[in-house]
Amino acid sequence: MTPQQRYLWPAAGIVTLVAGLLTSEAAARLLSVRSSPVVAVAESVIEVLPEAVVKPAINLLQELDKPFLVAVILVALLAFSAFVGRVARDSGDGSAQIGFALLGGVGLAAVLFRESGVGPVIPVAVGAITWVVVLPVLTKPLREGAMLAAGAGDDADRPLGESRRAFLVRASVVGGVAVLLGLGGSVLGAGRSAVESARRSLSLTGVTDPEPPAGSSLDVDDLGPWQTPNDDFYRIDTAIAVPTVSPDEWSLRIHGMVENELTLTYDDLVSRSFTESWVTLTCVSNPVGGDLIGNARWSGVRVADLLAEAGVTDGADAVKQTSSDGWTCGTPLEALTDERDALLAVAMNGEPLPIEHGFPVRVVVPGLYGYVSATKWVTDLEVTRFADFSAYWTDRGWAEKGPIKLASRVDVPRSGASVDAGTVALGGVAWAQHTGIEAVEVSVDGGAWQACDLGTVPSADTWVQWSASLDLDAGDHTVRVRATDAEGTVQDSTVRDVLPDGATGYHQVDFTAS
Ligand SMILES: Nc1nc2c(c(=O)[nH]1)N[C@H]1C(S)=C(S)[C@@H](COP(=O)(O)O)O[C@H]1N2
Ligand SMILES: [Mo]
Repeated sequence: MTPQQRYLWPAAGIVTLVAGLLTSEAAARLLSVRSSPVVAVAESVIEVLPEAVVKPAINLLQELDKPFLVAVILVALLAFSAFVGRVARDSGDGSAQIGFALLGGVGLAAVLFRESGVGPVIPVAVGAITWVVVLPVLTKPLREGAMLAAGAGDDADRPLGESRRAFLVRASVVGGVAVLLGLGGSVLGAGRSAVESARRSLSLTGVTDPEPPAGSSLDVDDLGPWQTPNDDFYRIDTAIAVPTVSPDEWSLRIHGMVENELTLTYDDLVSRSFTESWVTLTCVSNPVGGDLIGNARWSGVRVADLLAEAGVTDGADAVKQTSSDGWTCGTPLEALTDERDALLAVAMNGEPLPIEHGFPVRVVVPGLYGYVSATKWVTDLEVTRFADFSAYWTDRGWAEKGPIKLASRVDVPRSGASVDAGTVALGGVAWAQHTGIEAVEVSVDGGAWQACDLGTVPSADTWVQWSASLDLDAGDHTVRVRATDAEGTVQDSTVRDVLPDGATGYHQVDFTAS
């Protein structure tokens, strides 16, 4: 083997690595995933390393700890990929591809360690697929060259020279395409950074720090907080890339069956006085016991006031809402004009809306599932009649009206948990937004329903935490929960699927006491 061949194999590994890093970076930018896979690995390393190591290192490197770690990881990746290039020569492409797949596995673990959902996984998958596909493309000319050279005796230089040229052509094409994709991703991703920094520099007068009411979170181990932090708030939307709308370019048109059509800019909106209220948002796709629900303090302008200014004309019964990305929903006019605080929200838990949750402006309507009310990145409200339009999810078989159904959930103990026999703490949440929860009861092992303690809530628009403490013998147990709303209606035990208008049935958890 000539010296040329010796360095070309590791080079094939390195070009493959770089191509995959660039495509994965492009995917991360395009999807507006918070951090690229390499940064995710660095962040996970910081979290996983014992504090004894991290603290002095951070002190030593000051602010540079993350870039430094990213650099170390990149060097390690280069060394690893050069090695994998050699593996391709000695043991074939299959073994080398396994090497890259393992690397992808590490990236995947790091990303899942920090974020959930499919969004952040896609860039890692894109990178790993690039690696597996590109490697044989680059090694093919090298392998052919080596074989021809082996049979060519004294003329070995010719096939080697040709294979080297073929390799360089392929490497340049692969590298060029990857760089273009990377650049494309950054250009498109730059929109996100600009909006992110516009968001950070906003200071909204009238948005106060949220103070959860005393007694809203009950003291039960492992029961989550009553207020859901923005980072933990469930996210549901049809957007593959999150819409990035800057406050400067945002405007809202209110039109249709109104006397005066209105168009509001962001400045128009935030110069009005804000209403701040706690509202628990829920998704119609939340199964019994599911976690597509979260409770936040929203600040914004009452939709009812704007509709009053626009002057709704007789005969209208709906508002068709449209977002900047073309998603639509239909909301009963009444829910937007009655005494409840349906809001054009600009802040969530005291901060400008996170981009994922609809920045700069979204709608929040107490008592209605998100798919008929909670338009993120909202830009258009058309006052109309249900008979005259259909919307994104109603076109796909979901019900036209989506009032949130009375429901409850057991959070503690978790399903399958082992607890100490004796006094066992139970806890969870119950909700009937805009009606309110009157009582929550649990039944253990099919026994009598027993009343639970309830947390304090500021209004009927939020979930309520419940707790109970029961004496249980050693053995397997089942706990079921049911709620009663403020109108005296007991939760429906009929098991129904989420389609077309929300699940019903009692949540049940099995656990063992010992
Ligand atoms: N623009 C837009 N807004 C949307 C959606 C969407 O797909 N696009 N999904 C809705 C649904 S189904 C729900 S449950 C809520 C979820 O809001 P969240 O992601 O802030 O929790 O947003 C609603 N608003
Ligand atoms: Mo939803």
